[in-house]
Amino acid sequence: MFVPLFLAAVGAAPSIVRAQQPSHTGTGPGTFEIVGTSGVSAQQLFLGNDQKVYIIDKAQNNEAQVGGHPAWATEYDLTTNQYRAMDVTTNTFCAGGNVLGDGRWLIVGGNQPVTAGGNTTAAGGPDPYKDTDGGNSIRYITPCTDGACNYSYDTMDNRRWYPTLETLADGSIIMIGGNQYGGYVNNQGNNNPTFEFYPSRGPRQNLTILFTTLPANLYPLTWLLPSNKLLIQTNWGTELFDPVTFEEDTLPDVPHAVRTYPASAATAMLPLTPANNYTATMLFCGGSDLQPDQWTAGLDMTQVPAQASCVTISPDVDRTWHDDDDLPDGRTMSNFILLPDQTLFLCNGANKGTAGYGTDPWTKGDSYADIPILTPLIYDPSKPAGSRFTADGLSASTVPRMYHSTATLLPDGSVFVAGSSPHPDVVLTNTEYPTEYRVERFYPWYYQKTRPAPQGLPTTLSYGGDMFDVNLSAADLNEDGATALEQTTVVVIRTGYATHAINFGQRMLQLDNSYTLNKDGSAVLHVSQMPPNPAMFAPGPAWLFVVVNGVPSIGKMVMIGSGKIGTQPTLAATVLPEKSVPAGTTIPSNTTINKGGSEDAGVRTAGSLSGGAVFAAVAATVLAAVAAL
Ligand SMILES: *[C@@H]1O[C@H](CO)[C@@H](O)[C@H](O)[C@H]1NC(C)=O
Ligand SMILES: *[C@@H]1O[C@H](CO)[C@@H](O)[C@H](O)[C@H]1NC(C)=O
Ligand SMILES: *[C@@H]1O[C@H](CO)[C@@H](O)[C@H](O)[C@H]1NC(C)=O
Ligand SMILES: *[C@@H]1O[C@H](CO)[C@@H](O)[C@H](O)[C@H]1NC(C)=O
Ligand SMILES: *[C@@H]1O[C@H](CO)[C@@H](O)[C@H](O)[C@H]1NC(C)=O
Ligand SMILES: *[C@@H]1O[C@H](CO)[C@@H](O)[C@H](O)[C@H]1NC(C)=O
Ligand SMILES: [Cu+2]
Repeated sequence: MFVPLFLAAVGAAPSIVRAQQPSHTGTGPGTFEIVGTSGVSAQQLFLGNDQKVYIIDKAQNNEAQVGGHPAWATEYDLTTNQYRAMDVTTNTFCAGGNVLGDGRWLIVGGNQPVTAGGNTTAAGGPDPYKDTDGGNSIRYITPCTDGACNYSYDTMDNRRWYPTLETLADGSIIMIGGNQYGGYVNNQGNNNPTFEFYPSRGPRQNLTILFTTLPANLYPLTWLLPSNKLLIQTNWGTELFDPVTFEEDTLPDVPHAVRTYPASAATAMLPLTPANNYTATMLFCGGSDLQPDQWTAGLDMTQVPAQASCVTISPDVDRTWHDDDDLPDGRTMSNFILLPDQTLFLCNGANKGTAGYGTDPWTKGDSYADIPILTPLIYDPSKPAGSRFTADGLSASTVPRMYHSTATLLPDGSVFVAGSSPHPDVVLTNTEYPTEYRVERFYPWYYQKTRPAPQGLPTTLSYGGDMFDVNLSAADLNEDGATALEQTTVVVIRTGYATHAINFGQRMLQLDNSYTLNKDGSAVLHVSQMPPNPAMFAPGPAWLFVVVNGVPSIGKMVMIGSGKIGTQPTLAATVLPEKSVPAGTTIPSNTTINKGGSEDAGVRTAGSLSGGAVFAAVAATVLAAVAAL
């Protein structure tokens, strides 16, 4: 019959119309909403595509079942809030993860097989969890939307528990450190003070900083910098590491507090923008002021105050640490999530103690942390010192989330918040801090605003090369023409692989843009490709947002680079056309980008119209004509 055939043809079309507004209503600006259950404790997770979050736990007695045993991975659907239990056969306990340049997510390392209570499975003993050794296991997956994808497997020749993964400029991944058999902190016999690559480039190599920073050197905090060096910060030690020559260049110790696990500061690379010349600045907030011998001295860790200090370093241009605004309260195990309006959302964590759990008499029901922090914060790097943190307009969560909690940005600009399970195995009742399956979403101030609906966004971005044009309607610009265009940014965000208060690979880069304002109030944004330097933002999938007055469009998934692992093609960046407005109208100058939160932001920026340049009619016409070519 004709009609069904026609529909079938439409269904098979390669591209579908994307929703331009959130499909979900939300509970109001600055609020959390419990939306579903994760099935397994969300110790690790990542946003795989616009429909699915992949959740990874350790092997334990979870409610989700697969293949006749408890599951330790699920695929969570963002529309239905239902999960699919997944069989990831090796034990992923405290693995590390990140995304490769070809779009595969890699999950590396973990623990031996365990049985009830988290006890190591004895040879020939009962094995209800049916997990196999995760120590030298590598799993990978290409996310899907049809519920049909599963994990695949590879191996290393050595064991890594709590390794760091960072994607490099060629889209391969460096795997750094960890230890062999786990534990609260590292020690010499257990240490794996080496790095190696995936895909493999030969045997692992020693990394000196991991010999000298015991015991709090698990999950070393690592970022690829635009200089193609890696900043590695672990325990008190800090260095620049060259992933090509393997040279290590020592930087000053981090001040005030240990930031690595189990001190577990909140950390992030601040947005890379044209305004800061794409200079990478890393922010570290909270942690614990503990010396190496204090981790194993039998202290009651739940009484150790979490630190409130924040520090930054921009190692490509300045080798010194700088104090930043303090947190309003000490925090450990909090997560920074980059929002498309270039602020950072901070959630989860505790005011006392550290990551980890154990059987010590002083624990709070196994937990080494206490006093969960429920009130989130926003950090705005563009604000003057002293005013960067705010809780204004933010409501508290009702769900304590401490050890093994996670968060990630979603395409609609909300934040997915999940996890917490400070126990050797699932404990749901009669304990201070139970294993947490509830999934929340947090709705930033812009969530329910009408979103800009840009037309013509690409699906790939190259390193340099031809600019692309994006159409915005007059309504997208709030009928506010050049004033709104001066407040419009195009940002690329990698959401990263969340675990242990780290989102491996998370970063944001603002693309350069100019615009042509049309007479009818619509406009064309002229947008540069990525800067021609893959070390600034490694190849692989990311999310593209057009942000007008701080309000983001629904993020669109884009492939950065070639989509393959290997040297990335780079091209010279094309020069953008000058900004152009219809004859007789004005380009406002000296505006500051609205970072949201304030309903009167439009009013504030309107005050800065004076000083704008009136373009001559002829010049504007010529520029518009050039832009149209
Ligand atoms: C795990 O091992 C410990 C120490 O051997 C033992 O006390 C405990 O009962 C075991 N837990 C379970 C659930 O079997
Ligand atoms: C994926 O795994 C599930 C559960 O383990 C299994 O039922 C399914 O057949 C697998 N799918 C594919 C495409 O292999
Ligand atoms: C790496 O360190 C180990 C342990 O100290 C040492 O035995 C080995 O020789 C080192 N390897 C290299 C290549 O330096
Ligand atoms: C911006 O950074 C580049 C290197 O990435 C450097 O060559 C240039 O001098 C910097 N410009 C400014 C104004 O700092
Ligand atoms: C953008 O606007 C131009 C001019 O109105 C139009 O020709 C073009 O088709 C539009 N592009 C998209 C992708 O909508
Ligand atoms: C913008 O205007 C403010 C206030 O008039 C002034 O202090 C600042 O220097 C100006 N900034 C630029 C980049 O011109
Ligand atoms: Cu852990």
